[in-house]
Amino acid sequence: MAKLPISAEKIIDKFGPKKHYTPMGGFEGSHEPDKLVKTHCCFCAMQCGIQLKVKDNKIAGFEPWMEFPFNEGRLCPKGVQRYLQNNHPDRLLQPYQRVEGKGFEPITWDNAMERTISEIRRIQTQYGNDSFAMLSGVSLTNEKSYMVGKFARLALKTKNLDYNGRLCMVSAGAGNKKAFGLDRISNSWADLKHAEVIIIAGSNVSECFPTLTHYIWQARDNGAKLIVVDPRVTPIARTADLHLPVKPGRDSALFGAILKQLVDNDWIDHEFIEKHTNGFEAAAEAVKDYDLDWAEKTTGIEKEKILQAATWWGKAKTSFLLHARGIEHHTKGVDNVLSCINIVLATGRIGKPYCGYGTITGQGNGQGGREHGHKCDQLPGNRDISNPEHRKYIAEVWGVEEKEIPGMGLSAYEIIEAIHRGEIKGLISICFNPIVSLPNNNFVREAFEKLEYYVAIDFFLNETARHADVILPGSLHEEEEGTVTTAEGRVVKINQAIDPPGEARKDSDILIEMARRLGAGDKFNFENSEAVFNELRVASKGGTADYYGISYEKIEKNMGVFWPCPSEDHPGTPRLWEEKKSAFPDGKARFNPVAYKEPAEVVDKDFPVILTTGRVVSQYLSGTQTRRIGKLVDQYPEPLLEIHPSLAIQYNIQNRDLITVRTRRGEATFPAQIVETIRPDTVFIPYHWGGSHSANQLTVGDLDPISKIPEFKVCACQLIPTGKKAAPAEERSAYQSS
Ligand SMILES: Nc1nc2c(c(=O)[nH]1)N[C@H]1C(S)=C(S)[C@@H](COP(=O)(O)OP(=O)(O)OC[C@H]3O[C@@H](n4cnc5c(=O)[nH]c(N)nc54)[C@H](O)[C@@H]3O)O[C@H]1N2
Ligand SMILES: Nc1nc2c(c(=O)[nH]1)N[C@H]1C(S)=C(S)[C@@H](COP(=O)(O)OP(=O)(O)OC[C@H]3O[C@@H](n4cnc5c(=O)[nH]c(N)nc54)[C@H](O)[C@@H]3O)O[C@H]1N2
Ligand code: SF4
Ligand SMILES: [Mo]
Repeated sequence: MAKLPISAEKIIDKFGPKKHYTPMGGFEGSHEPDKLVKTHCCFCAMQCGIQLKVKDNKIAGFEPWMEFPFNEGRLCPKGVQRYLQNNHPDRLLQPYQRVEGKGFEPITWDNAMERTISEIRRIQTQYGNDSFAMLSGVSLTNEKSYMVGKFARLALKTKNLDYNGRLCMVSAGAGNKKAFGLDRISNSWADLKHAEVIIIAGSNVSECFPTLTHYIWQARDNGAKLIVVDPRVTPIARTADLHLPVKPGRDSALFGAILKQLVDNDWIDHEFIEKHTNGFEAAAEAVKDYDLDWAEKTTGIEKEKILQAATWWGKAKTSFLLHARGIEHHTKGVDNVLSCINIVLATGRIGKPYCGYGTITGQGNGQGGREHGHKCDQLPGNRDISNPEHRKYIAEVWGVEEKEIPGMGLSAYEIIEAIHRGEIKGLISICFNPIVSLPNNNFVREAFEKLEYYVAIDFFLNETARHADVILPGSLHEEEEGTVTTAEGRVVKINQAIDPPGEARKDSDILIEMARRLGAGDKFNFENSEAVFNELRVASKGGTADYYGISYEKIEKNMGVFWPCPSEDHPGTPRLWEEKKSAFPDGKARFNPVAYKEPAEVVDKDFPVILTTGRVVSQYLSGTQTRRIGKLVDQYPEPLLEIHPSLAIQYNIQNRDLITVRTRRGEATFPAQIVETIRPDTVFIPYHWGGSHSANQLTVGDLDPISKIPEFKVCACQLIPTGKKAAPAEERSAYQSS
């Protein structure tokens, strides 16, 4: 059924001009809050501690939470504005349905649920259970993530459930599972402070994890050498001892060449390799031809710099290697991760004080959310949905027959492709904005237009929800109790500060009600979030991500508990691999041979410039939340095209000239920002905007074959100056979507 153009303005316009929101009417001045609630920032995986000020069941501001050990009161520009969401005029306060030709109109909860359930039934009867898919997100707490996994499998009875971490940490997760059999950073941040050498590969730490910068600076104050691998001279790279300006998509060549230097110069820990690892010879063999000349040619980094990095890393006694999406958002993201792990294992610096390795997880609950079973291939405790033993255990916990748990389903982007092919007809999304965040999003939008029924659960109307038949107003972080697991593996408590406003409901209550109406209510008899957590503990018991020994009380008492924590008397595990070096039965970590491969799309004479994408400090993900907060919009109101002066001269480009960027998928126009902090062969666009401002109109949909992550970080583009200048940023509308 073709759909008419969708008008979301009905919802937004009732609040007057589309203006972003700054003040907190009525709360400023001398009003004393009714209470202060200790909880965490809702944005990135640092999950900084914060105290929310509550007045009349509304969030009125915040106070620092000085005692929380990770951030000790420090917050970043997003953290100090996050309190402005609960009372925001754009909050969805009641369910809506889309009426053909009319846009959205309010609908009762009962009707919204009825319509949803009858459409699920109709579609599943007509096309089979798997034709109704679900997409979830890891801004959700552990409890909600767990519940979504159980809901999709037992209430919706579909195998096609996946989550937005598929765009985020899955390359790291797959690499870590191959090398260590477990998916968590090896040490807590505390171990960064005394590392002698720190490598940061593909992370703009200062803009994306601002409060972590403090730990890196402390290490530098203690004499650490900092090496940053990034095609851009990011703020953290500006303070580095060595910056390696890698050509996008070439990290496995760089780390392969470093491994070869370690081997050739005998900067390796033979005893560690012998006793604690497998597969070293094959990994060394794979890089035997990666000499410095080849590496310089392939990576675009001067060979002296590569040798310097290898020498510092090779000779250090303690070290920490961190990476993030810069090396992971690739069709060979898993290879890149493994090439990093190989240099860590070769030098044996893991499982000891100040010796660590890991990915810097991105989303608020990116760590916990990848453990509790809302991935297409996973059951709780980071169990494998295809493993008969694992299935049996979870079936027992859930009180069902093993065969009632569906098998492995499609990953996030594959679900969109299946919708496009007409194989999937219905969708529920919670906490995901795929039309902005998935690559090649004109294709994604076409898919959404083909759905017979789509229901979105969110607290704001995001770009994807504009295509929904029904929108259900869900809850913010501070509107429901739960736990999240921070990037360092610390399980912390999210405390409920206020009730959802208007008719908005807690996300969990929405899922429970839907499950009940789908006839699976008996599996969702949870009195509160703690009851969900207690079931999650049991479900995770014996899995690699074991939470069994963690309780709400223990978290509160210790300001967080690090998993694995297998028993009630266990203190938790801030540092992994002190004895065993992996979760495999032999306790040994595994090298994996990595042969360098090119990105899916390389530059040629038609598309001669490399395009890479990422983030800026004041915007968050698809921007649904931060593009609505005035001060954050003022800091970075619109996406800019970062371009080096020497490339700009070739095209006669000046600052704020409007440049059309064209790729094989589409084109979009951005104001130029000429900066010396980027490679001359590469341009960068932040991706936090939708519609005609969306960088994802340009990116490629090719996936890593193992992790199924898209290649957001490299494709080939043309630059076409339009001959026009952009209007001054402040004159443009704030909540820019189209
Ligand atoms: N302000 C802000 N903070 C955030 C977020 C946000 O949206 N905004 N999102 C959170 C989430 S979910 C995530 S995943 C993290 C992401 O955190 P990061 O991974 O640190 O951020 P990105 O900007 O995606 O990419 C990091 C860097 O990779 C570089 N890069 C591009 N291509 C390559 C390459 O081929 N090799 C290497 N070595 N580097 C490359 C880019 O220049 C960029 O500086 O941030 C979290 N924190
Ligand atoms: N080109 C390009 N694209 C990228 C990236 C890139 O670097 N470049 N990065 C990728 C990465 S790493 C990520 S993580 C993805 C993120 O992409 P998405 O996950 O699509 O982005 P979000 O903005 O987090 O969308 C989440 C939606 O969930 C809602 N939400 C947040 N918290 C809750 C909650 O507790 N309950 C409910 N019901 N809703 C909630 C928000 O309002 C928002 O509408 O984008 C990816 N896309
Ligand atoms: S660093 Fe992350 S968790 Fe901390 S305040 Fe900023 S966005 Fe929030
Ligand atoms: Mo992410």
